[in-house]
Amino acid sequence: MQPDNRLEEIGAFKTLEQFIIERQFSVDSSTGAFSRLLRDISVAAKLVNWHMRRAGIIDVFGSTGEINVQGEVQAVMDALAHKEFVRALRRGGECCLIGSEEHSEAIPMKASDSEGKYIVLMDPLDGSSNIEVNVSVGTIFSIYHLPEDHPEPTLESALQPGVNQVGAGYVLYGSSTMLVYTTGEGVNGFTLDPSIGEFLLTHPDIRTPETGSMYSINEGNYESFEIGLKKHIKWMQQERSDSGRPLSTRYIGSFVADFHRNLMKGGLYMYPATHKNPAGKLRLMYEANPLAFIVEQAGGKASTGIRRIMEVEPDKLHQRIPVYIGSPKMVETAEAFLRGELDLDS
Ligand code: P6P
Repeated sequence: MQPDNRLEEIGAFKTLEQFIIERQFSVDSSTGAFSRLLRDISVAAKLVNWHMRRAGIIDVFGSTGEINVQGEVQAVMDALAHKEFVRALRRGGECCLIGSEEHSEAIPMKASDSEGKYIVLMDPLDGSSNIEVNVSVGTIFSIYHLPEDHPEPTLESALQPGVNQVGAGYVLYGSSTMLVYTTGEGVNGFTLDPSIGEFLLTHPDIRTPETGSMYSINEGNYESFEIGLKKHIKWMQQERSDSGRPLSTRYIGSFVADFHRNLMKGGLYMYPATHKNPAGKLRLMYEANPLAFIVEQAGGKASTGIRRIMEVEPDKLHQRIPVYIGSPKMVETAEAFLRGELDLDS
């Protein structure tokens, strides 16, 4: 009987655990604590994936009836995802403080015997309103060291600029479930093989294209965009085949899904200030900063429209920020239009 060569093929892939062990001395050269933290995050990701894949069958749609700190109706899956990540990080003992979109205050991990020295800020399930219509959603996480000048795990120790991140990543629950992360040494993507319950290294050393043919924005907010952005959008829609225009709009209302497609194929995601969200809609600490770390490590850019996102000094855990993120040349063009340096005849 022929051996099942699928198993042979699967065996050819490096698992996330093997990859983490190989790389563990890049972040935490002494104890392997960072490796164990990443393992804890991957365990929670597998559990959330398990819930997600059953969502169509059991009643995990709908809302809990709670209103979360953002004033948004909390989806059942938001609460489940939050619970799984908090439980995995508390059990793992490497994390001393969690900041979550689903919780108004930072959550200290008071595990008696833990010497956890990592802070994890996260959106346990971004875009959850898409779940019941089967659109991909994601988890986003950002990792910091507990600062030496703030040895107590409090909110102040979490409010660090994005340039201080020691790790960042996302989990995309899509046609397959992927975990993509960076520790500052490039970006690597792992695809979950449910038949063996392992994340396999399927996308080593991800690099994003210099430019792309897609842009992502909710044009329903057009009236509230500043003039430079309105001109930029019209410029992208002009029929100039010699300069690859018009571009295509791809916007599915799920940041992680839009971001991942643009990362892989080239593109620009924009969520600017609007009348409804004057500071932008996305949160600096656990959405913009982690994906900014990833995109920069893949050769891309992430801007508030005026400055580098990762240099913004935070003052609140849930603060929002305008986001222009993706292929470097596309972000630079957006910034130039916003500065008034480019116009429709450019
Ligand atoms: P709008 C989901 O709520 C989210 O935070 C992102 O995932 C998504 O890109 C954006 O908001 C969608 O917002 O205002 O276009 O519906």
